[in-house]
Amino acid sequence: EEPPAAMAVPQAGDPSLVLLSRVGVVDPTSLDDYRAHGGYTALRQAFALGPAGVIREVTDAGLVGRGGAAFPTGRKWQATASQPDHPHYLVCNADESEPGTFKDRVIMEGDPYSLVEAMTVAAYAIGAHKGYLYLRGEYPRALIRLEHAIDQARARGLLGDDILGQGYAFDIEIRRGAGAYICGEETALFNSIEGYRGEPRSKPPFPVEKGLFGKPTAENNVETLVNVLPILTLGAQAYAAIGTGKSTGPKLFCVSGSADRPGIYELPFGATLGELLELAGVRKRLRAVLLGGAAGGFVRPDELDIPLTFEGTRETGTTLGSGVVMAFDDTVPLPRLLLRIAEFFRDESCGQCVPCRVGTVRQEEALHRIVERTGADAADDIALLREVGQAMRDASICGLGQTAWNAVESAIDRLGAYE
Ligand code: L3W
Ligand code: SF4
Repeated sequence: EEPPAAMAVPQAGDPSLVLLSRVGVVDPTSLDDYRAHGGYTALRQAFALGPAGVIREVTDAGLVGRGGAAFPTGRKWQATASQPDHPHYLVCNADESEPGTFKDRVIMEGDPYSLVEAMTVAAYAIGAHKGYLYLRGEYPRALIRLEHAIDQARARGLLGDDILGQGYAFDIEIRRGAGAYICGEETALFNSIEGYRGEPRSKPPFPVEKGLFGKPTAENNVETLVNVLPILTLGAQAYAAIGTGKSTGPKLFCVSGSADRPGIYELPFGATLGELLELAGVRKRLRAVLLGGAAGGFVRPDELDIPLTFEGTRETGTTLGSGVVMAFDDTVPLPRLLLRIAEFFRDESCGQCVPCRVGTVRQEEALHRIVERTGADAADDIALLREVGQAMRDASICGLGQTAWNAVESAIDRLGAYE
Protein backbone atom coordinates (compact mmCIF):
# COMPACT_ATOMS: atom_id res chain seq x y z
CA GLU A 1 0.00 0.00 0.00
CA GLU A 2 1.27 3.47 -0.91
CA PRO A 3 1.97 5.98 1.87
CA PRO A 4 -0.45 8.93 1.92
CA ALA A 5 0.07 11.84 -0.47
CA ALA A 6 1.04 15.36 0.50
CA MET A 7 -1.52 18.13 0.88
CA ALA A 8 -3.49 19.34 -2.09
CA VAL A 9 -2.37 21.50 -4.98
CA PRO A 10 -5.60 23.47 -5.47
CA GLN A 11 -4.32 25.09 -8.70
CA ALA A 12 -3.38 21.76 -10.36
CA GLY A 13 -3.91 21.89 -14.13
CA ASP A 14 -3.89 25.70 -14.34
CA PRO A 15 -2.05 26.47 -17.60
CA SER A 16 -0.30 29.53 -16.14
CA LEU A 17 1.72 27.43 -13.67
CA VAL A 18 5.47 27.19 -14.21
CA LEU A 19 6.89 25.13 -11.33
CA LEU A 20 3.75 23.09 -10.69
CA SER A 21 2.75 22.68 -14.34
CA ARG A 22 3.16 18.90 -14.26
CA VAL A 23 2.04 18.19 -10.68
CA GLY A 24 -1.30 16.38 -10.74
CA VAL A 25 -1.09 16.23 -14.55
CA VAL A 26 1.85 13.95 -15.36
CA ASP A 27 2.15 10.29 -14.31
CA PRO A 28 4.97 10.58 -11.74
CA THR A 29 6.03 6.97 -12.39
CA SER A 30 6.47 7.39 -16.15
CA LEU A 31 9.59 8.79 -17.76
CA ASP A 32 7.82 8.75 -21.13
CA ASP A 33 5.00 10.86 -19.74
CA TYR A 34 7.53 13.27 -18.22
CA ARG A 35 9.17 13.61 -21.63
CA ALA A 36 5.78 14.07 -23.29
CA HIS A 37 5.25 17.04 -20.94
CA GLY A 38 8.49 18.81 -21.82
CA GLY A 39 10.86 16.76 -19.69
CA TYR A 40 14.56 16.71 -20.60
CA THR A 41 14.43 19.71 -22.95
CA ALA A 42 16.29 21.75 -20.30
CA LEU A 43 19.11 19.22 -20.05
CA ARG A 44 19.57 19.25 -23.85
CA GLN A 45 19.63 23.03 -23.67
CA ALA A 46 22.25 22.83 -20.90
CA PHE A 47 24.53 20.64 -23.02
CA ALA A 48 24.17 23.13 -25.88
CA LEU A 49 25.09 26.07 -23.62
CA GLY A 50 28.00 24.39 -21.81
CA PRO A 51 28.62 24.70 -18.04
CA ALA A 52 29.59 28.39 -18.12
CA GLY A 53 26.55 29.17 -20.27
CA VAL A 54 24.22 27.48 -17.79
CA ILE A 55 25.71 29.46 -14.89
CA ARG A 56 25.34 32.66 -16.90
CA GLU A 57 21.65 31.96 -17.54
CA VAL A 58 20.99 31.17 -13.88
CA THR A 59 22.82 34.33 -12.82
CA ASP A 60 21.01 36.51 -15.38
CA ALA A 61 17.68 35.02 -14.30
CA GLY A 62 18.33 36.36 -10.78
CA LEU A 63 17.58 33.00 -9.15
CA VAL A 64 18.11 32.97 -5.38
CA GLY A 65 17.81 30.06 -2.94
CA ARG A 66 14.31 28.92 -2.00
CA GLY A 67 15.26 27.12 1.23
CA GLY A 68 14.96 30.33 3.23
CA ALA A 69 18.18 32.32 2.96
CA ALA A 70 17.81 33.63 -0.64
CA PHE A 71 21.51 33.40 -1.57
CA PRO A 72 22.18 33.94 -5.32
CA THR A 73 22.36 30.50 -6.97
CA GLY A 74 24.54 31.62 -9.88
CA ARG A 75 27.14 32.96 -7.46
CA LYS A 76 27.13 29.70 -5.50
CA TRP A 77 27.54 27.64 -8.68
CA GLN A 78 30.26 29.87 -10.09
CA ALA A 79 32.19 29.70 -6.81
CA THR A 80 31.94 25.91 -6.75
CA ALA A 81 32.76 25.43 -10.44
CA SER A 82 35.91 27.55 -10.15
CA GLN A 83 37.49 25.61 -7.24
CA PRO A 84 40.72 23.85 -8.27
CA ASP A 85 40.19 21.09 -5.68
CA HIS A 86 38.31 17.99 -6.91
CA PRO A 87 35.94 16.17 -6.87
CA HIS A 88 33.10 18.66 -6.76
CA TYR A 89 29.80 17.53 -5.23
CA LEU A 90 26.19 18.49 -5.70
CA VAL A 91 23.92 18.09 -2.69
CA CYS A 92 20.17 18.52 -2.93
CA ASN A 93 18.67 19.52 0.39
CA ALA A 94 15.34 17.69 0.52
CA ASP A 95 15.28 17.52 4.33
CA GLU A 96 12.18 19.68 4.30
CA SER A 97 11.50 20.13 8.02
CA GLU A 98 10.61 23.76 8.63
CA PRO A 99 7.22 23.62 10.38
CA GLY A 100 4.53 24.43 7.83
CA THR A 101 6.73 23.68 4.80
CA PHE A 102 5.63 20.96 2.37
CA LYS A 103 6.37 22.40 -1.10
CA ASP A 104 9.36 20.19 -1.89
CA ARG A 105 7.31 17.15 -0.96
CA VAL A 106 4.67 18.07 -3.53
CA ILE A 107 7.33 18.36 -6.26
CA MET A 108 9.09 15.13 -5.32
CA GLU A 109 5.87 13.12 -5.11
CA GLY A 110 4.13 14.68 -8.09
CA ASP A 111 6.97 15.45 -10.53
CA PRO A 112 10.05 13.49 -9.37
CA TYR A 113 11.78 13.43 -12.76
CA SER A 114 11.99 17.22 -12.71
CA LEU A 115 14.29 17.02 -9.69
CA VAL A 116 16.42 14.30 -11.29
CA GLU A 117 16.76 16.41 -14.45
CA ALA A 118 17.47 19.61 -12.49
CA MET A 119 20.15 17.91 -10.39
CA THR A 120 21.79 16.68 -13.61
CA VAL A 121 21.82 20.21 -15.02
CA ALA A 122 23.26 21.62 -11.78
CA ALA A 123 25.95 18.93 -11.59
CA TYR A 124 26.97 19.61 -15.17
CA ALA A 125 27.23 23.34 -14.44
CA ILE A 126 29.49 22.91 -11.40
CA GLY A 127 31.50 19.97 -12.73
CA ALA A 128 30.19 17.32 -10.32
CA HIS A 129 29.89 13.64 -11.18
CA LYS A 130 28.19 12.61 -7.98
CA GLY A 131 25.10 14.06 -6.38
CA TYR A 132 23.50 13.29 -3.03
CA LEU A 133 19.82 13.77 -2.45
CA TYR A 134 19.28 14.13 1.31
CA LEU A 135 15.63 13.28 1.83
CA ARG A 136 13.56 13.91 4.91
CA GLY A 137 13.04 10.51 6.56
CA GLU A 138 9.32 11.10 7.04
CA TYR A 139 8.66 11.28 3.28
CA PRO A 140 8.20 7.59 2.32
CA ARG A 141 6.14 8.32 -0.77
CA ALA A 142 8.73 10.76 -2.11
CA LEU A 143 11.39 8.10 -1.53
CA ILE A 144 9.49 5.51 -3.60
CA ARG A 145 8.93 7.99 -6.42
CA LEU A 146 12.52 9.26 -6.49
CA GLU A 147 14.10 5.80 -6.31
CA HIS A 148 11.95 4.74 -9.24
CA ALA A 149 12.74 7.89 -11.22
CA ILE A 150 16.48 7.53 -10.64
CA ASP A 151 16.41 3.84 -11.68
CA GLN A 152 14.47 4.64 -14.85
CA ALA A 153 16.72 7.57 -15.75
CA ARG A 154 19.77 5.35 -15.29
CA ALA A 155 18.25 2.58 -17.43
CA ARG A 156 17.56 5.09 -20.22
CA GLY A 157 20.97 6.76 -20.27
CA LEU A 158 19.82 9.94 -18.49
CA LEU A 159 22.08 9.18 -15.53
CA GLY A 160 25.29 7.18 -15.61
CA ASP A 161 28.53 7.31 -17.57
CA ASP A 162 27.42 8.90 -20.83
CA ILE A 163 24.33 11.04 -20.36
CA LEU A 164 22.44 11.63 -23.62
CA GLY A 165 25.57 10.46 -25.45
CA GLN A 166 27.33 13.69 -24.43
CA GLY A 167 30.17 11.94 -22.58
CA TYR A 168 29.13 13.47 -19.24
CA ALA A 169 28.97 11.18 -16.20
CA PHE A 170 26.68 11.83 -13.26
CA ASP A 171 24.74 9.74 -10.78
CA ILE A 172 22.55 10.36 -7.74
CA GLU A 173 22.53 8.63 -4.36
CA ILE A 174 19.64 9.11 -1.96
CA ARG A 175 20.36 9.44 1.75
CA ARG A 176 17.51 9.53 4.23
CA GLY A 177 17.37 11.75 7.29
CA ALA A 178 16.27 10.29 10.61
CA GLY A 179 14.01 12.99 11.98
CA ALA A 180 16.40 15.74 13.10
CA TYR A 181 15.45 19.28 11.99
CA ILE A 182 19.06 20.42 12.33
CA CYS A 183 20.15 18.06 9.54
CA GLY A 184 18.54 20.53 7.12
CA GLU A 185 21.32 22.98 7.99
CA GLU A 186 23.75 22.42 5.16
CA THR A 187 26.89 21.56 7.14
CA ALA A 188 25.01 19.34 9.64
CA LEU A 189 23.61 17.62 6.56
CA PHE A 190 27.15 16.99 5.27
CA ASN A 191 28.14 15.54 8.64
CA SER A 192 25.10 13.28 8.54
CA ILE A 193 26.00 11.98 5.04
CA GLU A 194 29.58 11.43 6.19
CA GLY A 195 28.35 9.31 9.09
CA TYR A 196 28.94 11.78 11.91
CA ARG A 197 26.49 13.41 14.31
CA GLY A 198 24.30 15.98 12.58
CA GLU A 199 25.96 19.06 14.08
CA PRO A 200 26.58 22.27 12.12
CA ARG A 201 30.14 23.32 11.34
CA SER A 202 31.35 26.88 11.71
CA LYS A 203 31.23 28.95 8.50
CA PRO A 204 33.46 30.09 6.81
CA PRO A 205 34.82 28.09 5.12
CA PHE A 206 31.64 27.95 3.06
CA PRO A 207 30.61 24.69 1.37
CA VAL A 208 31.52 26.06 -2.07
CA GLU A 209 35.11 25.75 -0.89
CA LYS A 210 35.03 22.96 1.73
CA GLY A 211 31.74 21.11 1.86
CA LEU A 212 30.88 17.43 1.69
CA PHE A 213 33.96 15.30 2.51
CA GLY A 214 35.87 18.61 2.66
CA LYS A 215 35.42 19.12 -1.09
CA PRO A 216 33.82 21.98 -3.07
CA THR A 217 30.06 21.50 -2.83
CA ALA A 218 27.00 23.26 -4.15
CA GLU A 219 24.08 22.65 -1.82
CA ASN A 220 20.65 23.65 -3.07
CA ASN A 221 17.05 23.26 -1.98
CA VAL A 222 14.65 21.19 -4.14
CA GLU A 223 12.58 24.19 -5.26
CA THR A 224 15.72 26.15 -6.14
CA LEU A 225 16.91 23.36 -8.40
CA VAL A 226 13.65 22.84 -10.28
CA ASN A 227 13.57 26.58 -11.09
CA VAL A 228 16.59 25.96 -13.31
CA LEU A 229 14.42 24.02 -15.78
CA PRO A 230 12.16 26.97 -16.77
CA ILE A 231 15.19 29.27 -16.72
CA LEU A 232 16.72 27.18 -19.49
CA THR A 233 13.54 26.44 -21.44
CA LEU A 234 12.08 29.98 -21.27
CA GLY A 235 15.43 31.78 -21.26
CA ALA A 236 16.80 33.95 -18.45
CA GLN A 237 15.12 37.11 -19.70
CA ALA A 238 11.60 35.68 -19.93
CA TYR A 239 12.05 34.01 -16.55
CA ALA A 240 13.23 37.25 -14.92
CA ALA A 241 10.16 39.02 -16.32
CA ILE A 242 8.09 36.94 -13.86
CA GLY A 243 7.95 38.46 -10.38
CA THR A 244 9.57 41.75 -9.39
CA GLY A 245 12.90 43.33 -10.27
CA LYS A 246 14.59 42.11 -7.10
CA SER A 247 12.67 38.86 -6.52
CA THR A 248 12.44 37.15 -9.88
CA GLY A 249 10.45 34.12 -10.97
CA PRO A 250 7.62 32.08 -9.52
CA LYS A 251 7.44 31.07 -5.84
CA LEU A 252 5.71 28.23 -4.03
CA PHE A 253 3.78 29.12 -0.88
CA CYS A 254 2.64 26.61 1.74
CA VAL A 255 -0.67 27.76 3.20
CA SER A 256 -1.95 26.06 6.32
CA GLY A 257 -3.94 26.84 9.46
CA SER A 258 -7.30 28.61 9.41
CA ALA A 259 -7.89 28.21 5.67
CA ASP A 260 -10.69 26.51 3.72
CA ARG A 261 -8.33 25.51 0.89
CA PRO A 262 -4.92 24.85 2.45
CA GLY A 263 -2.18 23.58 0.18
CA ILE A 264 0.65 24.62 -2.10
CA TYR A 265 0.13 27.71 -4.25
CA GLU A 266 2.35 29.01 -7.02
CA LEU A 267 2.35 32.77 -7.51
CA PRO A 268 4.82 35.19 -9.04
CA PHE A 269 6.87 37.08 -6.46
CA GLY A 270 5.16 40.40 -5.77
CA ALA A 271 1.63 39.05 -5.39
CA THR A 272 0.25 40.34 -2.11
CA LEU A 273 -0.33 38.30 1.00
CA GLY A 274 -4.03 39.22 0.80
CA GLU A 275 -4.30 37.77 -2.73
CA LEU A 276 -2.75 34.51 -1.59
CA LEU A 277 -5.00 34.26 1.46
CA GLU A 278 -8.07 34.86 -0.65
CA LEU A 279 -7.09 32.03 -3.03
CA ALA A 280 -6.65 29.75 -0.03
CA GLY A 281 -9.99 30.71 1.50
CA VAL A 282 -8.65 32.15 4.71
CA ARG A 283 -11.63 32.82 6.92
CA LYS A 284 -12.62 36.09 8.43
CA ARG A 285 -11.70 36.88 12.05
CA LEU A 286 -8.05 36.57 11.10
CA ARG A 287 -5.80 37.28 14.10
CA ALA A 288 -2.31 36.83 12.62
CA VAL A 289 -0.28 35.21 9.85
CA LEU A 290 3.03 33.53 10.55
CA LEU A 291 5.44 34.03 7.64
CA GLY A 292 8.65 32.07 7.25
CA GLY A 293 7.85 29.29 9.71
CA ALA A 294 9.05 28.81 13.26
CA ALA A 295 12.10 30.97 12.48
CA GLY A 296 9.92 33.70 10.94
CA GLY A 297 7.55 36.32 12.29
CA PHE A 298 3.94 37.48 12.41
CA VAL A 299 2.03 39.98 10.33
CA ARG A 300 -1.28 41.49 11.36
CA PRO A 301 -4.61 41.53 9.49
CA ASP A 302 -4.05 45.23 8.66
CA GLU A 303 -0.86 44.36 6.75
CA LEU A 304 -2.25 42.02 4.11
CA ASP A 305 -1.24 44.28 1.24
CA ILE A 306 2.47 43.54 1.73
CA PRO A 307 4.05 42.12 -1.41
CA LEU A 308 5.34 38.56 -1.12
CA THR A 309 8.96 39.29 -1.96
CA PHE A 310 12.14 38.91 0.06
CA GLU A 311 12.46 42.69 0.35
CA GLY A 312 8.74 43.29 0.99
CA THR A 313 8.43 40.98 3.98
CA ARG A 314 11.64 42.33 5.52
CA GLU A 315 9.84 45.66 5.96
CA THR A 316 7.48 44.04 8.47
CA GLY A 317 10.41 42.46 10.31
CA THR A 318 9.42 39.04 8.98
CA THR A 319 10.95 36.81 6.33
CA LEU A 320 9.57 34.94 3.38
CA GLY A 321 11.79 32.05 4.47
CA SER A 322 10.89 28.85 2.70
CA GLY A 323 7.37 30.07 1.87
CA VAL A 324 5.41 29.24 5.02
CA VAL A 325 2.11 31.08 5.38
CA MET A 326 0.28 29.92 8.51
CA ALA A 327 -3.02 31.67 9.18
CA PHE A 328 -4.51 31.91 12.64
CA ASP A 329 -8.03 33.07 13.40
CA ASP A 330 -9.00 34.57 16.74
CA THR A 331 -9.84 31.20 18.28
CA VAL A 332 -6.14 30.23 18.38
CA PRO A 333 -4.53 30.91 21.78
CA LEU A 334 -1.34 32.76 20.82
CA PRO A 335 0.60 32.20 24.07
CA ARG A 336 0.15 28.44 23.73
CA LEU A 337 1.20 28.59 20.08
CA LEU A 338 4.39 30.40 21.07
CA LEU A 339 5.06 27.85 23.76
CA ARG A 340 4.73 25.12 21.12
CA ILE A 341 7.28 26.91 18.91
CA ALA A 342 9.65 27.21 21.87
CA GLU A 343 9.26 23.50 22.64
CA PHE A 344 10.14 22.75 19.04
CA PHE A 345 13.41 24.68 19.21
CA ARG A 346 14.33 23.18 22.58
CA ASP A 347 13.75 19.71 21.12
CA GLU A 348 15.64 20.38 17.90
CA SER A 349 18.69 22.27 19.21
CA CYS A 350 21.66 20.00 18.58
CA GLY A 351 23.16 21.12 21.89
CA GLN A 352 26.58 21.89 20.46
CA CYS A 353 26.78 25.54 21.55
CA VAL A 354 25.79 27.01 24.90
CA PRO A 355 23.64 30.03 23.89
CA CYS A 356 21.25 27.80 21.93
CA ARG A 357 21.39 24.71 24.14
CA VAL A 358 20.64 26.69 27.30
CA GLY A 359 18.75 29.59 25.73
CA THR A 360 16.08 27.42 24.10
CA VAL A 361 15.41 25.78 27.50
CA ARG A 362 15.21 29.14 29.33
CA GLN A 363 12.91 30.51 26.63
CA GLU A 364 10.54 27.59 26.96
CA GLU A 365 10.55 27.84 30.78
CA ALA A 366 9.72 31.55 30.71
CA LEU A 367 6.88 31.05 28.21
CA HIS A 368 5.57 28.19 30.29
CA ARG A 369 5.46 30.39 33.39
CA ILE A 370 3.60 33.08 31.44
CA VAL A 371 1.04 30.64 30.03
CA GLU A 372 0.46 28.88 33.33
CA ARG A 373 0.67 32.19 35.27
CA THR A 374 3.07 30.63 37.75
CA GLY A 375 5.62 33.48 37.59
CA ALA A 376 5.40 36.47 39.94
CA ASP A 377 5.27 38.97 37.08
CA ALA A 378 4.97 38.35 33.32
CA ALA A 379 6.93 41.57 32.67
CA ASP A 380 9.99 40.04 34.36
CA ASP A 381 9.73 36.98 32.16
CA ILE A 382 9.36 39.08 29.03
CA ALA A 383 12.51 41.00 30.00
CA LEU A 384 14.29 37.68 30.51
CA LEU A 385 13.06 36.44 27.13
CA ARG A 386 14.54 39.52 25.46
CA GLU A 387 17.89 39.04 27.15
CA VAL A 388 18.08 35.32 26.35
CA GLY A 389 16.82 35.92 22.81
CA GLN A 390 19.51 38.51 22.11
CA ALA A 391 22.22 36.17 23.41
CA MET A 392 20.97 33.36 21.16
CA ARG A 393 20.84 35.70 18.16
CA ASP A 394 24.31 37.10 18.73
CA ALA A 395 26.26 34.05 19.83
CA SER A 396 24.77 30.89 18.30
CA ILE A 397 26.78 28.97 15.73
CA CYS A 398 23.97 28.36 13.26
CA GLY A 399 20.61 29.63 12.04
CA LEU A 400 18.60 27.53 14.47
CA GLY A 401 19.83 29.34 17.56
CA GLN A 402 20.09 32.67 15.76
CA THR A 403 16.39 32.58 14.84
CA ALA A 404 14.87 30.64 17.77
CA TRP A 405 13.54 33.84 19.35
CA ASN A 406 12.25 35.51 16.15
CA ALA A 407 8.63 34.37 16.30
CA VAL A 408 8.27 35.01 20.04
CA GLU A 409 9.77 38.48 19.74
CA SER A 410 7.55 39.25 16.78
CA ALA A 411 4.43 38.12 18.67
CA ILE A 412 5.32 40.28 21.67
CA ASP A 413 6.24 43.41 19.70
CA ARG A 414 3.82 43.21 16.76
CA LEU A 415 0.79 41.35 18.11
CA GLY A 416 0.89 42.22 21.80
CA ALA A 417 0.63 38.50 22.50
CA TYR A 418 0.62 38.83 26.29
CA GLU A 419 -1.31 42.03 26.75
C1 L3W B 1 29.65 31.24 -0.61
C2 L3W B 1 29.64 33.15 0.76
N1 L3W B 1 28.47 30.79 -0.17
C3 L3W B 1 26.49 32.33 2.24
C4 L3W B 1 25.78 30.19 1.14
C5 L3W B 1 25.69 29.25 2.31
C6 L3W B 1 24.29 28.70 2.13
C7 L3W B 1 23.51 29.87 1.58
C8 L3W B 1 22.74 30.64 2.60
O1 L3W B 1 19.91 29.00 5.94
C9 L3W B 1 17.81 29.90 6.39
C10 L3W B 1 17.10 30.91 7.23
C11 L3W B 1 15.73 30.31 7.50
N2 L3W B 1 30.25 32.38 -0.18
C12 L3W B 1 28.38 32.71 1.26
C13 L3W B 1 27.87 31.51 0.76
N3 L3W B 1 26.68 31.31 1.39
N4 L3W B 1 27.51 33.21 2.19
O2 L3W B 1 24.48 30.71 0.97
O3 L3W B 1 23.53 30.81 3.74
P1 L3W B 1 23.05 31.37 5.13
O4 L3W B 1 24.17 31.12 6.07
O5 L3W B 1 22.59 32.76 4.94
O6 L3W B 1 21.79 30.55 5.59
P2 L3W B 1 21.49 28.98 5.86
O7 L3W B 1 22.05 28.60 7.20
O8 L3W B 1 21.83 28.11 4.72
C14 L3W B 1 19.20 29.68 6.91
C15 L3W B 1 15.84 28.94 6.97
O9 L3W B 1 17.12 28.70 6.47
N5 L3W B 1 15.53 27.98 8.00
C16 L3W B 1 14.87 26.86 7.73
C17 L3W B 1 14.88 26.26 6.64
C18 L3W B 1 14.03 25.13 6.39
C19 L3W B 1 13.83 24.72 5.14
C20 L3W B 1 12.92 23.66 4.75
O10 L3W B 1 12.31 22.99 5.55
N6 L3W B 1 12.82 23.47 3.45
O11 L3W B 1 14.46 25.32 4.16
C21 L3W B 1 15.82 28.11 9.32
O12 L3W B 1 16.55 28.87 9.86
O13 L3W B 1 14.76 30.97 6.78
O14 L3W B 1 17.01 32.09 6.49
O15 L3W B 1 24.28 27.68 1.22
O16 L3W B 1 26.65 28.29 2.26
N7 L3W B 1 30.22 34.29 1.16
FE1 SF4 C 1 23.39 23.35 17.52
FE2 SF4 C 1 21.81 25.38 18.29
FE3 SF4 C 1 24.43 25.74 18.17
FE4 SF4 C 1 23.00 25.44 15.89
S1 SF4 C 1 22.87 27.15 17.31
S2 SF4 C 1 24.98 24.50 16.40
S3 SF4 C 1 21.46 23.96 16.62
S4 SF4 C 1 23.34 24.32 19.54
